[in-house]
Amino acid sequence: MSTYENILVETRGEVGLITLNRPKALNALNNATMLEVVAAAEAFDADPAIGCLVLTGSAKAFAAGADIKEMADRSSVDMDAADWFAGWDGLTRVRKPLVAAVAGYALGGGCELAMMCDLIVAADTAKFGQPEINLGVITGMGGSQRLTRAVGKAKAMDMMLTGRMIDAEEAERSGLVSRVVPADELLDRAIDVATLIASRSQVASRAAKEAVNTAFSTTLEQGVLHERRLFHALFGSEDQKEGMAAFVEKREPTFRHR
Ligand code: CO8
Repeated sequence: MSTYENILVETRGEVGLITLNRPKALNALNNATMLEVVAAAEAFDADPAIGCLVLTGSAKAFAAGADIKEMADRSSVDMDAADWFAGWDGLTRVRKPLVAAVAGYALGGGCELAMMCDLIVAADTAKFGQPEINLGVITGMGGSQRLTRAVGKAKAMDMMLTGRMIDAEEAERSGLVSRVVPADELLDRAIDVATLIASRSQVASRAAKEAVNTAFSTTLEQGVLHERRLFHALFGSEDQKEGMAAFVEKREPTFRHR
């Protein structure tokens, strides 16, 4: 396993775990951290022994945003020339499911990073916000788009224009997170979810992820058609034969591609 400076990387069974590890900066997302997270996620994506990824931070902060100190003095030409943070798009190209386990602050780029994941499990201590407006800027890692799709215009405008943080309960009520769990159980519960996902056919989970994500980028008609084509294609997989045979024979399936 490669060594990284800003993250910890380990496996838990079939789950690949990436932990943001810049405690002194509350896991602020600098360029080096971005490169490491994307590289680690790509390595897990390519590893057939891994069926699902979990991305987490510390008890105090999932991530308190993009690294303000690294950006503060740059010009717009610098930011454009470097295409600042475009590298995060690599994370959205990971095809295995990616679970964010969020405790404490998920602010600015931290909230945006959590939203790049496929589902968010939040500790009851989690706080989500887009406080960029307080710095004279706006989201830059897709937050205005993903937040609006997740929570709708009213709440997204409220968060983007006022910089107000929402707690885990409001985040769940708004559809931003899928589950809220006690803080001391966060990692175990997120690993449980990821282990369950990893126990299923990877062929089917790739298709499920692609189908849901298609809903964010196309019309209903095209999305439904795309889903149907994926569904038909799955009938070419051994795992579909095994899954349906196991149901008929009243036994647990043993998926080959997992
Ligand atoms: N960047 C750099 N350093 C940070 C950041 C950050 N985002 N957040 C915290 N830190 C550092 C602090 O500077 C401090 O360091 P030091 O000890 O050297 O002074 C250390 O982490 C601890 O922070 P605090 O002392 O502030 O801890 P508190 O518990 O008092 O407060 C907060 C915690 C409320 C989370 C506070 O740290 C805070 O408000 N942080 C900034 C939150 C924020 O504004 N985030 C948005 C950043 S901008 C952004 O994410 C834009 C994303 C898109 C950019 C894309 C560009 C293309």
